[in-house]
Amino acid sequence: MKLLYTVNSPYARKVRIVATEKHIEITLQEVVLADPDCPVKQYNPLGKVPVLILSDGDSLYDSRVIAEYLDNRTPLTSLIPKENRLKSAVRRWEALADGVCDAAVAVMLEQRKSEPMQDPAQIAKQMDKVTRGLTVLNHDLGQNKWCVDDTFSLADIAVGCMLGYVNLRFGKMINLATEYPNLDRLHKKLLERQSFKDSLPVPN
Ligand SMILES: N[C@@H](CCC(=O)N[C@@H](CS)C(=O)NCC(=O)O)C(=O)O
Repeated sequence: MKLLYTVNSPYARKVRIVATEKHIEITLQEVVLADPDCPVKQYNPLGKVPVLILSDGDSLYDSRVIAEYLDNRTPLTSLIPKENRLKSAVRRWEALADGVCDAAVAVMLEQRKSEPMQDPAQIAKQMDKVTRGLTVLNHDLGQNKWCVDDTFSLADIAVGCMLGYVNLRFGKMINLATEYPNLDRLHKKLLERQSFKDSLPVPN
């Protein structure tokens, strides 16, 4: 199996961490999305990473589908509970964490435009989603060790990847330790894991 990814994609990082935590070996192929020869569109018509290419040449996307596929490949270290209510809880944490990433990516893309082309209302709207998402996740985590049912799960991985991305893009604007201390505590705990250490985003 081969994963097409970019180093700073929080969605691709989520999949890389799931594979490591599950001890599933996948070949990593870093891609440059702007490159005209980038292979991603061949496998995902949306042209987005991550994409997992299976041994028969079929491909899987997006990150949620890949994470579930990997989790079901082996019972070792189950990351998505089987019980319906707990499973929905984990998927909801993931949906909100991914949604914060979607908004953060939208802000970053807007801010990379030349100043006259930027739309401040769009930036404010997307930043609002980021801060509302962080506020709810911080509140819901409270003093709990892990996001759902006191057990390490895909919810923690998704939230950790989102926090890494928020730090990467908005580290100067958002102080996790003072504004979202519960999330900051979780993030620090996650960063002790080899899977998180091996997949750190790289400032660019
Ligand atoms: N919902 C998707 C989001 C994937 C996504 O937006 N990936 C970004 C990189 S962080 C991308 O490939 N963007 C390229 C584009 O939108 O053309 C997932 O969970 O995999």
